[in-house]
Amino acid sequence: MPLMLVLNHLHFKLFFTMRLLLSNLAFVLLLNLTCSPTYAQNFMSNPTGRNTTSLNGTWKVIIDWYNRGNQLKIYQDRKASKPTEFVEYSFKQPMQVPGDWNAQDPHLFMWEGTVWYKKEFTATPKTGKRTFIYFGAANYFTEVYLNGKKLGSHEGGFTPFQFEVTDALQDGTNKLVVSVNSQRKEESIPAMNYDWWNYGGITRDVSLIETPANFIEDYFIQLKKGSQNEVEAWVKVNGMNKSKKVNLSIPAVGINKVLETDTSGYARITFKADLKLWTPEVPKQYDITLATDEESVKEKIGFRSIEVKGLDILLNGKSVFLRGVNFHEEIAKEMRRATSDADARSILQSAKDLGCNFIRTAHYPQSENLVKMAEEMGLMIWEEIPLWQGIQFGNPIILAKAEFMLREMIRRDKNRASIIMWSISNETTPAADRDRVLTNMAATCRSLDPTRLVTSAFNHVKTDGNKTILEDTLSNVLDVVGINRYMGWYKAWPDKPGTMVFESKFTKPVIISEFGGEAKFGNHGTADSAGLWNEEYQEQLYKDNIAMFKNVSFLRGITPWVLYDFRSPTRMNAANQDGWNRKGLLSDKGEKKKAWYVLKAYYDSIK
Ligand code: GCB
Repeated sequence: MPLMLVLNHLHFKLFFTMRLLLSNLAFVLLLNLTCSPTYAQNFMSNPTGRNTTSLNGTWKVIIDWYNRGNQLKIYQDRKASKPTEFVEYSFKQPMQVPGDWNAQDPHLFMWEGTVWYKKEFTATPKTGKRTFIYFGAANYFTEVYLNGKKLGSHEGGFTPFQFEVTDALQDGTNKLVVSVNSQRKEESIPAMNYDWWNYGGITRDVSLIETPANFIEDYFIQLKKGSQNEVEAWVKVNGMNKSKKVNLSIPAVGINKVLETDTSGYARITFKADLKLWTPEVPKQYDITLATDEESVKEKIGFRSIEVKGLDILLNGKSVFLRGVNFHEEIAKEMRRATSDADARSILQSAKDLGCNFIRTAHYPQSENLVKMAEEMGLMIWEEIPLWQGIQFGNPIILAKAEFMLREMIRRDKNRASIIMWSISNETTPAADRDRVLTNMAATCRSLDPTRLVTSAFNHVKTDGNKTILEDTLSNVLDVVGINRYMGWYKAWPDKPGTMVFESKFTKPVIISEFGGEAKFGNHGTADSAGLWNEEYQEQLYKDNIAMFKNVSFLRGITPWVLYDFRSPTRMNAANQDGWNRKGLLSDKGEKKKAWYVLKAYYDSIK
């Protein structure tokens, strides 16, 4: 195992031990104090609302087939000073950032390993200013070097990370070298096996962010839990002079408040405001400004309340049925990660076209741009960390890593009205270790953000003839229970769909977070079991599931699997799959399968 990995694992082990000994708050403080220099720092919120210079575009790469880059000190980007000097590498091959490498070079189509990236940029450091390099995400394990010196590393493929480079930045040309390793590992999240394409690389935006000496690092501005007119806000200033007056204004409703941060840079306030609430139908957002004597940060934020009462999910106090859909962050027709605003818009528009008011951004935090756009477009979100089946719950590192990922997801998206629930996992098997880890994670989730709901997708249920009984006791720690149930596909109907009975041991709203079946667009035949893989079979399966939903008294939403066909190496049926999971309502090219019309009609009928 490379030294860095060992160090990071020790780091996680240390955090895990401390986590057991300390309260959540103390743990967070410890993380803040110790997360450098080897690990990425806490990233600032709302990077696009700041003074940024994009480092997107063409980078140069070296493919490190045998993982020898560290030994060869590729990060130094040495050039031979005389013909006899031996330097056996050079950055030459172009690679677009953001973007996965799999789609950019046929040799890398299936590559799971290390690629070294290089970008040269010019900088003019200014006295009194600070500079950060901010990555939207890189999958999976990243090490970052500036001008030959290591800045640090980050683990996890779907959340941002940053490094301060104020002292490392040179006046003039700077060389940024980044190694990204995408190998699946037993101790990673996700782990060895998952049903999507492991796109490697710097998959999201990279930017330089300039801040003043003391800057607003983080903030939270949302309606207070349970209230529709009281805003709760806190800010956190970073710098030598953390005691600041921070003006919070929402000009459209005449709000101008001053938060005075304490010596740790923190201030909190609550105030009443006459706000038009955010809904999927009218996704109202307000221009917000946070300003100190050194800077101002702007953002659009919507306000809504979200609660559970008995079996109901209440949006702004009214019971809501979640008409959802799942999707991966992928542009299927081009077999690549979705990276741009246009990509995000096209996926979200497909969800809107279906009649959705809700999306499950499976199975990991998708880009911040997509989440922001969903808020603008009026889509509620179930956002999840990539804790997907096959996780080593008995390994002490796992809880620490999962909590890191949870923290990073919540840190990034906690101001989004669109996010109504955080999901801590997908399809886990009941066991003491799992229960301990997920119980801890649910608690962490609530301590980080008490305003949203906590959920998880389970697939362990008891069946008894036509009866399905929800009994995973972990449901006790959730607000909303997600159930993945592939009736008519992995699970044969025991009886007529309309006779199915659902029982739950918990008084909680349930979302059928996955159901569906595969059909290859253009395959036609019968709708019965002789017609597997045909559009007609999938169409009937949707009709049958909809007939079943009518009997689930505690059902408050559905997110079928899945919007588009998607790439997955585990799908090896040569005739129908050939590397594609064909459960899409839309084909990889965006063609509507027959089941699409069934779901659309259902959603229109319950609007
Ligand atoms: C599941 C998983 C999802 C898979 C899907 C399938 O239960 O949560 O990631 O892609 O089933 O198609 O089997």
